[in-house]
Amino acid sequence: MKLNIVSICFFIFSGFSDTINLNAQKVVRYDLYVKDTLVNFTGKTKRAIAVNGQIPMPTLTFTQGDTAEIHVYNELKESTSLHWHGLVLPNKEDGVPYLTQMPIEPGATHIYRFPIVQNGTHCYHSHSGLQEQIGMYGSMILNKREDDPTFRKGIDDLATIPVVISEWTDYNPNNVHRMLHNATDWFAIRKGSTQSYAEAIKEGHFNTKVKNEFKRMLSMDVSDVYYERFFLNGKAESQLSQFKAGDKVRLRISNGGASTYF
Ligand SMILES: [Cu+2]
Repeated sequence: MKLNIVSICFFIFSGFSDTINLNAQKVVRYDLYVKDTLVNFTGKTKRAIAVNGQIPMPTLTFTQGDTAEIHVYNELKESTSLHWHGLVLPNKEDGVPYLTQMPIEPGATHIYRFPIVQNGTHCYHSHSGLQEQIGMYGSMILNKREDDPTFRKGIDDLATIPVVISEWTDYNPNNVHRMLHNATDWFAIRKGSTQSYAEAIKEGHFNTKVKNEFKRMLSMDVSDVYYERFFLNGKAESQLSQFKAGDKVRLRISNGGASTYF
């Protein structure tokens, strides 16, 4: 007798939770092909990584309550991974090689699957080596549900333009990394932000300059790396010719730069 009651209860409970799942979960699938490419932003041809043939990676759009299903096809000669910046998700979907998953090896496919439990503007990027610096960054737009009590008519339903800001250096990013560890002055020289004794004396800061020299302190610039180019959605300039003067649009901005504060 006892056993029967338990099994009836279980049956009712599982039936109930199935109903909830059917209503709440729409699976939104993206297929991402990660591939080596060549770019020429400055007159020199350089290696980069394109996803579905583009830099930045495609914008991924979901609505809160959806289930994201992202198929990653690694067509590189090295391993890769994708990290969903600022997303609340099961730890195993977080995309950090050797910490929450094994690397996606060359030729392999990996499926990320997680519920979208928040809304907002986010970005996603490779979490392998320095692949983010050469193209593996993109925008994620998580829309609010229309039945959300905080849904703002006239704002949350506006035409949305993802704006990904990023930077480009012609240096191999591994070389940039090495130069930073060697405390190079070269980037400061390129940016015109090196310290000079003449300027320090003129400003009455000779003592500070000597002290900083003694401490081997480098130029005090907010960002350490000189970049040849800065981009909006992968281009030096963007025109939104689909809009007329007076139209209202919503810009969803994410910083896809590897080291620049925009
Ligand atoms: Cu991140």
